[in-house]
Amino acid sequence: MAFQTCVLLVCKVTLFFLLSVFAVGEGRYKGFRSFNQLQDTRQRVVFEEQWFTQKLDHFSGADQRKWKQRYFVNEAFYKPEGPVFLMIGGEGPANPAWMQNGTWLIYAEKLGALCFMLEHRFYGKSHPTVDLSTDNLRFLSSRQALADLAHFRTTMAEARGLTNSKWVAFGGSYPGSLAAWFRLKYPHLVYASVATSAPFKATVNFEQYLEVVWRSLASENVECPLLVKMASDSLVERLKDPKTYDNITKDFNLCSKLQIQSKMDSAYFLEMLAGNFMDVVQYNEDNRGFEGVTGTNITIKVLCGVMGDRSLGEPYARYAAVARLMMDTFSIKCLDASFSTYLSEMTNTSWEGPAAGGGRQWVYQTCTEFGFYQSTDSPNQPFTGFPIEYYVKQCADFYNVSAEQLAEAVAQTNEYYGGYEIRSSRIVFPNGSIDPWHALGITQDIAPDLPAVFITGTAHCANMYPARSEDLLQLTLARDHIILLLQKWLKQ
Ligand SMILES: *[C@@H]1O[C@H](CO)[C@@H](O)[C@H](O)[C@H]1NC(C)=O
Ligand SMILES: *[C@@H]1O[C@H](CO)[C@@H](O)[C@H](O)[C@H]1NC(C)=O
Ligand SMILES: *[C@@H]1O[C@H](CO)[C@@H](O)[C@H](O)[C@H]1NC(C)=O
Ligand SMILES: *[C@@H]1O[C@H](CO)[C@@H](O)[C@H](O)[C@H]1NC(C)=O
Ligand SMILES: *[C@@H]1O[C@H](CO)[C@@H](O)[C@H](O)[C@H]1NC(C)=O
Ligand SMILES: CC(=O)N[C@H]1CO[C@H](CO)[C@@H](O)[C@@H]1O
Repeated sequence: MAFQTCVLLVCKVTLFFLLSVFAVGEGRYKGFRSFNQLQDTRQRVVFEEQWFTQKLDHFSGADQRKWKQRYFVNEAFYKPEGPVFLMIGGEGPANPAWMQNGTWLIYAEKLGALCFMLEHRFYGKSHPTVDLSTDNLRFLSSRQALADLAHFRTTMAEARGLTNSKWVAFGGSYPGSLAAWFRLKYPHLVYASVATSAPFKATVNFEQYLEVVWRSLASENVECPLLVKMASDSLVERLKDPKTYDNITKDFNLCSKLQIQSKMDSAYFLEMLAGNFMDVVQYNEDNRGFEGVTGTNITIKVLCGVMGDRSLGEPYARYAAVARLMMDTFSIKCLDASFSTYLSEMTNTSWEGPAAGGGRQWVYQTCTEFGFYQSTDSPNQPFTGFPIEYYVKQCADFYNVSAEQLAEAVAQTNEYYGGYEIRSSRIVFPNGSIDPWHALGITQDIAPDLPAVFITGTAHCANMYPARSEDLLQLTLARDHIILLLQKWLKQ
């Protein structure tokens, strides 16, 4: 799932880290200075990490095992009688950058709110178990995460005299879903929620994702997705002939000679290249820079510019140029296109392992709760070669979860949370028109106090990032609209 800040990309480790608003510094994005360093040198404000004791299993009174969960506090804006804001961590490390910048803090300043951010269990430094063995990952689920939030909310309110305060939950992408579900399942603890770019319908085969990618590329230039499709088809054709592998290895700057021994190998390679487009569409022109994420000047316009550049040769050659541009941008020396490497990374159960930054954990959640697989099964999208079977097999390869177990788990998730049928109140659902995740989001007002806020032309979680002068008017209006809603609700 491509959903790295603000969710949901899923699947490849590289792609994966794009998903969450909170996930930075992994995969392709190694090598930037961390936000903490910036804080230490430029400003004296450092938000110290703090630790909260949680139960390992909230659903067993007999199991008394405990662990420590990381959280952050910003009291700078708090005024007595003000509300309490809780930013929900997602499928990557909680980034303290959010304690310093972000639209929610503008709201906090206006409303006199106390701000907390709680890291999600099993991500970042919040380690409930000694390792990431499949047996231990049984304690990783959205339900356990919501129970963590509930216990944090209750205990923190008692400790700080905030029991009668109004608590507002925030989150983007998967944490956006959690923000809504927190209000839904614990209405006595959460007064209102802002659920940005949140998917609500668990779906094994999320084939609409790439359909939105097509439309988002076409909104830049109608030729663009057609050229991407020609290039992708041409690559798939070449993969049928091993004599082309030397050239492909060179064209895409692979770390070692391309080897295709199974459908998993070709699917992995094709998905990785398509991922360049998925990532850029999902995060188009956003303002993640403040989180320490680099390379955000690669936009849909830039990619479509390369795809339309005849001087580079046929569409296949332009596609290779896009891949090399992405590698240059993120300072990646060469592309490791080997599924067996990926498999060994994803099955490493150590907290020091190569996928412990979130990839192993998030894919586990997709296999046991959500699906969200961005397959090429729809005819109305540009790519070929990574069908749903490719993703389903990963659940078996990584965690011994069968196709039947996956289908059952996804159905149960929808049964438990209700999919789009959210019966609640005081939840706002902002969504961006070019964000592929909106396809599983709330796209229309459910009720007057369950409104959707639609932002034409923006990508995943755009409204959460700090404002910039070049922001689209509708993005600014959406931010204003959300605080007006909060003001109105908090007066009720
Ligand atoms: C982040 O917040 C600090 C102060 O809290 C401010 O000086 C800085 O300009 C902000 N950065 C962004 C990108 O908004
Ligand atoms: C490899 O690329 C070279 C140079 O572009 C070309 O002449 C050659 O025919 C290609 N080989 C194959 C097997 O496609
Ligand atoms: C993106 O920014 C970098 C560094 O500022 C610059 O070198 C590069 O040319 C830019 N790329 C594009 C496509 O604008
Ligand atoms: C898991 O990853 C760690 C850190 O990279 C490495 O030291 C260890 O050997 C790996 N374990 C296995 C079983 O590959
Ligand atoms: C995989 O799951 C099956 C059935 O769920 C079980 O019988 C089998 O022992 C498991 N294999 C491993 C390696 O855990
Ligand atoms: C892209 C998308 O799903 N947008 C929806 C977001 O919510 C508005 C309602 O405010 C819908 O009209 C959009 O279709």
